[in-house]
Amino acid sequence: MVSVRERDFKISVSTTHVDAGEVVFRDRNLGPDAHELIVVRSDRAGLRLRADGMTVDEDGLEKLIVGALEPGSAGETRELRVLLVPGTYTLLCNMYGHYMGGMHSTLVVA
Ligand SMILES: [Cu+2]
Repeated sequence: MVSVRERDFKISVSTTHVDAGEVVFRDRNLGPDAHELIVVRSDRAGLRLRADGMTVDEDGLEKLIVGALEPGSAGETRELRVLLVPGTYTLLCNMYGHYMGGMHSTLVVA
């Protein structure tokens, strides 16, 4: 279980290293905006920005995105259960401007 806290504009995680296998992210949105949570394997391909310069280009990342939560309101707590193989992952919110605002965090799975 990894506790994730999202707020404008930061993602904090309770740990940055977990064992491979089933991982549950317990994601709490402290707001005030809605936030999504995307978990993407980021050691296979770098995260490129779209032409807008503000959001991560998710095209071509489909196979590397291991799980996602749609935008959730402030105050919501949700769980995302994923199976992770060893590697480096990025947790991010890709709502307009949020990634560039600082909403990303690294997780190492070994
Ligand atoms: Cu966000």
